[in-house]
Amino acid sequence: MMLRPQDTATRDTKCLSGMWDFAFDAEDRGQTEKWFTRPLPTCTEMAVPASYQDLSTDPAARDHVGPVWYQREVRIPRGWTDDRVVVHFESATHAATVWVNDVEVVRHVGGYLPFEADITDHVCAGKKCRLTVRVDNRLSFQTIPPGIIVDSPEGPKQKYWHDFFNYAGIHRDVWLCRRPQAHIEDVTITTDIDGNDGIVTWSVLLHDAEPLTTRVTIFDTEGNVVAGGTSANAHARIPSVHLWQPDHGYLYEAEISLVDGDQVIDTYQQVFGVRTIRVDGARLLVNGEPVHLTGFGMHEDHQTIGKAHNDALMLRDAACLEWIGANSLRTSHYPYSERILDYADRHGLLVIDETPAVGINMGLGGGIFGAQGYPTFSAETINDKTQKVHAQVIRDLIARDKNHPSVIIWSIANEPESETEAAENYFLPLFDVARAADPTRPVSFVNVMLAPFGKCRVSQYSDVLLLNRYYGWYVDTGDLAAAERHWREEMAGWASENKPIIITEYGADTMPGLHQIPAQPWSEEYQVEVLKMNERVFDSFDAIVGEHIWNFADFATTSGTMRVGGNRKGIFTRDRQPKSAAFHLRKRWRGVAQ
Ligand code: BDP
Repeated sequence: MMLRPQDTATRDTKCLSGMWDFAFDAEDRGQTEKWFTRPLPTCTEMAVPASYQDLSTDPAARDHVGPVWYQREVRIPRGWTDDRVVVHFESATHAATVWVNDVEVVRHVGGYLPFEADITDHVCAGKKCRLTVRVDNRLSFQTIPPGIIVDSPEGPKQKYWHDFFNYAGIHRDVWLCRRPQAHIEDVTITTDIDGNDGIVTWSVLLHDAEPLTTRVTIFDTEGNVVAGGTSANAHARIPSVHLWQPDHGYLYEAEISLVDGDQVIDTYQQVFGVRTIRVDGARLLVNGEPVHLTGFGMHEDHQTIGKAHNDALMLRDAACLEWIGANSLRTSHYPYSERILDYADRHGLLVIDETPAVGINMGLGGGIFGAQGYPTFSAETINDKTQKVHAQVIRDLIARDKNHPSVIIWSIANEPESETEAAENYFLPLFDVARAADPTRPVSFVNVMLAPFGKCRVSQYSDVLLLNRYYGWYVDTGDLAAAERHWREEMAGWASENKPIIITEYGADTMPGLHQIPAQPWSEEYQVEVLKMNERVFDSFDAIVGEHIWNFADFATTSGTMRVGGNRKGIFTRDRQPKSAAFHLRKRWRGVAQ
């Protein structure tokens, strides 16, 4: 349980992003040599946040396998004397160990979710301390996502079964925070609608707060008090509620305070939206109204900074989404920066929120990504231990994102093996984990083409069917008539399930500037034709309630004969300029002629 860093009347933050000292540790010596006890040996400079791979011209940086070290001095503000001091990482990919001076304060595994440590006992207000972070990019069968290290005469090589480059480093902001000893530890807000009113239910978790009282006050956007209460677990009615709607992200703010009579001991602001999500037969309802999702599977991926979050680049992505008429996105294939969810909350974008469980399918990626010959589920590969890590990442994702109104579906994995008994045994308990953590949202996973209708053994547990299909690209390549026939045949099966279906991936690799009539694969014209073929299929099945193209933009991948400077299925180029298909989609989704 962890709240985001926030400045309030009782809390302060100091951002530690910027330039840090940095060292590669290809031989993994830093830990035994105790690099955290002194300035890093042979250090260079590194920007935080950033992936470290593309900042240098040295192939060793891009191909590095193993730990890297970050270090900087931090001055604890002079006034931070009586309270707790915490260091908070929004993410470090994929595993991190943190020291304050010579003391290890936290270890965390998992590259896309936050972690923190209370460092009060190791620092002094007004004085400097040395902050050292070891970040390891290695993936194994027991990490999410999985990977393997292959030894070779040139050194270790990292292989994995997912189709995006294994960027690593400190990808999001790092914070120094001050909060009171007695404090608010977590807040969960759920909402319902009763006629014209909203019902807000909150549950506040406290730390060391006996015998203090919890006070909750709810404000509308104009700052009027609309509801409240004086209990840590309660609900309240917002009369004539302003709903959070697709395209219109109306947000309320709950001010949660821990009080001792008139004295405020701790206070925290939690924004939320009042809305409901329900599945009704083959319809997906937001506030009781059916929705049709338009948009993309995305990536956190940019030139130079790799997988780092950057607010300016996020705004450009958002402008492209708005321009083209996307009302939704999937955080394929890992939890994104919370700033993106904040944006979605404010603007009424609908989000399918995905765990980093991608590439749990050794039959699929093996051929493309060069790591063949493993069974997916076995004692030596994806096993009970992996499943425990996977369960934890589901809990951690939901713990982080549960209060975002934009999040409407949890996706617990992308394209795992799902046609075998082993897969069913692996996934069934994970659906339970997600539903126990959040009974209010549909839970699903993304089905792969290798487990078509009639073969998949996991989709039966999904509330909403999420399907990735590459008819016209990986199958029936260049033959769109056959592609359409095969797609319709399969879709007729799924549509009989009486569940809402979202096509979470379809598309075609496209080299911007390559033009051909008649259209052939890789040309801009062929990408448009593939979209049109898919749209004909979608428009003939009522159960299809969403269309997410793969991908929003071109992105970096591991090297391979099927990738030309990365994955080219973007509707936008990597620098966010439109390919021809973007104009086609703008017409379909917004009715705007070219
Ligand atoms: C699917 C994956 C996605 C890939 C895409 C592709 O879900 O990550 O990038 O196919 O091949 O298998 O382009």
